[in-house]
Amino acid sequence: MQQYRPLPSFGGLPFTNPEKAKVLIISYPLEVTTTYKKGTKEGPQAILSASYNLELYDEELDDIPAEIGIYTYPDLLLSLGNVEKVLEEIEELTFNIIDYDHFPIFIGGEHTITKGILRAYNKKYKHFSVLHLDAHSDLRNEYEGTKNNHACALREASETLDIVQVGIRSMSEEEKKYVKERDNIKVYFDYKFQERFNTTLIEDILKSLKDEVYITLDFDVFNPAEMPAVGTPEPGGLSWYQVLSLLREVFKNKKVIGIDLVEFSPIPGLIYPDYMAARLIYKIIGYYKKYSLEKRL
Ligand SMILES: [Mn+2]
Repeated sequence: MQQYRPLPSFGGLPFTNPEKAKVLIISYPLEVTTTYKKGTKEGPQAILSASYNLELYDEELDDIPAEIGIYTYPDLLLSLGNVEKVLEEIEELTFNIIDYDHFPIFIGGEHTITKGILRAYNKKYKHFSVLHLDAHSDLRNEYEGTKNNHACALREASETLDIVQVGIRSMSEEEKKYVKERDNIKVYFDYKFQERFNTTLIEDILKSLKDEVYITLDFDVFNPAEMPAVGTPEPGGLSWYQVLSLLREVFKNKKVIGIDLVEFSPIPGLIYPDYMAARLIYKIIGYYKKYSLEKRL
């Protein structure tokens, strides 16, 4: 039997009123359809626990991002088993949480959660792009007999929303064909990204995005030597500083309306990836506070 453990608060910061906080941390530890290494349901707990070790001063930003007010939601107790039912719950919870006054950060869980989150965003916001950072294009119509597999995470969204993918280094022939048929999906393959990673490439990516952007980040977008704690690792991939450079420019130039970070699957006894994931979230909070906050007021 799984033991119930309440979620720690991000950074060990005291729980405050979600109305007073600008940043909201929401955990969706869904794991039903993972196909390779299991464990992504343990992701939020591991990342939040590791966040207790963060230095709250950020040397790059010369700022204390935590002063923005961070509220960590307690465990939202999703149903177990039926993925479609869980997606409905995620859609409803997300819809009730999101607005222009708060910056929501969703922690997975498998990538399937993004499907429910984007249903809610699609209802509330118009005219936004999805920036999808991932090793895999996740555009399959169906996988292992279901449309709710993590390998299909972005397919439903791609039918109505503009998607810009970065870091892709694994895709099926069916997905390649699908992308070719669509004019709303732009793919920056990893091999090309690595060939010409510089500011003009980042400018190209920014040009492909609308003014409002939702980001979905699969931790396997990173090179697995830096981030081994993922369910479906792929060689190659972005470095810590490449991801930060891209995110920094997106926060500087666009209005980011939310982000999810998914597929983190902790490795027992190896603490570094948990801490890296927590640090990444804190960097995102720092960029939001420094570069984006005023765009929402
Ligand atoms: Mn992936």
